[in-house]
Amino acid sequence: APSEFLLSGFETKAILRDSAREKNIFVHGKIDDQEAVVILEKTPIREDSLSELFKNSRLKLEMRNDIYSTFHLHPPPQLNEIKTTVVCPATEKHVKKYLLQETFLLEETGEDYRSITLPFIQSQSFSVQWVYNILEKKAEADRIIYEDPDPDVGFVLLPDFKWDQKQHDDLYLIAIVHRKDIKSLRDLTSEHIPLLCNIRRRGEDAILKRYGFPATKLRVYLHYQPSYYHLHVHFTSLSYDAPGCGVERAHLLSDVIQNLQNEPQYYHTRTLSFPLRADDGLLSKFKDAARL
Ligand code: M7G
Repeated sequence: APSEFLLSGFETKAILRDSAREKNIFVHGKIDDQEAVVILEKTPIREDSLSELFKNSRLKLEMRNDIYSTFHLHPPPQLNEIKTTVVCPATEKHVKKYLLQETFLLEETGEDYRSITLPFIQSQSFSVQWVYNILEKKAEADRIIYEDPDPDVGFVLLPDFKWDQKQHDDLYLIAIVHRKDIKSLRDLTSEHIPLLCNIRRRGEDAILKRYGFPATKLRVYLHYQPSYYHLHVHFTSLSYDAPGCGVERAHLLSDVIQNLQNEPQYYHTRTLSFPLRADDGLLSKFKDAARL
């Protein structure tokens, strides 16, 4: 089916989560007999759209009392979009990722990583095909805002799919490294300092050039555990509380660089804490190993 009508036959199976405050909803269902997750999200009202919004919208009065009135405003279609993300075919793991769940904090030693986590992620983790598609220009090539093609310290910088690039309030980009042998923070040693410094400096420069957005307004960090085990760095607006980016999961890039400068094997040896969801298979592996 043409992508315009992708959702017309959508059959809803379950609401995975929704939030009135975040104005989004995560729906599990089927598209043409394939499992799918659809995420709908209302985006912020842009300041530069206000004059058009005021001029071209229809107002329907709801109530009036003294100096107070409330309305339903019907904006013109181009100002009434809902940002939509579709994962199809979705795996069981995608469905779980978006389901609201109780979480538990785990402490993983270097040894735990090698004996429990690594074998688990080698058998279980999400495909990184979408990452290779970006690196090989098979997808999103026109969205790349900066690339350093060097095989050792190079990377691609592009908007995260959580960001529609329409306003800076929720600015969100990711830098994906060209090297394919670094799964996560755990694999980093002092050998990678030039790569990390390069990402920080050139990433910040590129964001300043493209969006006029200064480094002092950026939060630059890695996730541990990530969802996708191919090294990438998040660049978000400091004023944006990105979903899934709690203190327990985010490691600031500048801290990572300094830790490696002080101790080359820092991330091989340190105990790292991170949250896991109740239904995460890794949690049961830690339980089986009596590490929880
Ligand atoms: P993560 O720390 O591995 O996992 O970050 P998280 O999603 O649990 O935070 C991966 C980042 O890549 C997230 O910020 C995703 O929104 C983003 N992302 C995921 N996919 C599948 C895509 C994609 O296909 N295109 C783009 N541009 N970004 C993606």
